Amino acid sequence: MGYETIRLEYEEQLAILTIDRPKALNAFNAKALQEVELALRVVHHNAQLRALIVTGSGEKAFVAGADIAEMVEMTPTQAREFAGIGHRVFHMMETLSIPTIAAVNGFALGGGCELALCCDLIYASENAKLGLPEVTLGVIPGFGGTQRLTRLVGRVRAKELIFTGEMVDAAKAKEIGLVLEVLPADRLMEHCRSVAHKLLKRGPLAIAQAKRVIEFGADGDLRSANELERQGFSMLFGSEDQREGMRAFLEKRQPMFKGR
Ligand code: DAK
Repeated sequence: MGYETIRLEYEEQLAILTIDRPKALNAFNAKALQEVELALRVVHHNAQLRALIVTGSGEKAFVAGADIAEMVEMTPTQAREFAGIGHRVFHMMETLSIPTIAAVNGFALGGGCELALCCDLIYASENAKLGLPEVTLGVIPGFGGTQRLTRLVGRVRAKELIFTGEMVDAAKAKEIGLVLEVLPADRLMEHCRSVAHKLLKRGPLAIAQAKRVIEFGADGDLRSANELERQGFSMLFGSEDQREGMRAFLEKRQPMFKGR
């Protein structure tokens, strides 16, 4: 498929999605959002895939936010359309059944930071800078940043970042729990690949259930969340993977999960 603003590449069961507008620091214009949506559909329907890494093209940026040049003159109708695509994309990213890893290789601002927040795991390069600068443009985060950042780092940290609109460097991002690890820029992708390769070896149905239960459960009360876990746990006993995983342990061999 010929994309203009992104690249979707495969390394066997691992997909790598790169936002590819380096001249605009990979800012999201409507075209890029549409192409990410298409790519996520392709990934969703490819049963072979077991993990996705999301990153930005070049050495400077992950995604420097929504494209300000495109937004500045938007009519309310266009803004509504843009918001519609954006919300669909971010929801799709968050609810993809395979694990997603954000390799934040530079600026992750506004919509870029919100994209990383939709991924399951976030790793950053030493030169990364993350932030939600929307208030400096007279708006607020519009792709879920107020909610996802708050859930991740807590209200007070989120307010500090959102009210000031200031960026944090990678070390600070790690300190506040916004990113998991900080790597030298030339080791970031290698690290993300090695985490992904670990995940490829695990039971895909189990990871999908764990993700679903964690995500739904995090927004609910403990009792309902534990009930969800009980359902997810017991459902997996109807899978070949559960038999395979446990038999492999007893037979002292590596499991061969098939995702069924
Ligand atoms: N949009 C468009 N172009 C951008 C851009 C952006 N967000 N960020 C950078 N660029 C472009 C620059 O204009 C410049 O282009 P040329 O002048 O070379 O043509 C090129 O990328 C290189 O950038 P700089 O020359 O500025 O590079 P520096 O290293 O000096 O600075 C920077 C890097 C990242 C600090 C700076 O570029 C910057 O502050 N960028 C803007 C960051 C930002 O404010 N991002 C937008 C956040 S707001 C919505 C929901 C959500 C959203 C919108 C709508 N709805 C529900 C409707 C999301 C909003 C946002 O993301």
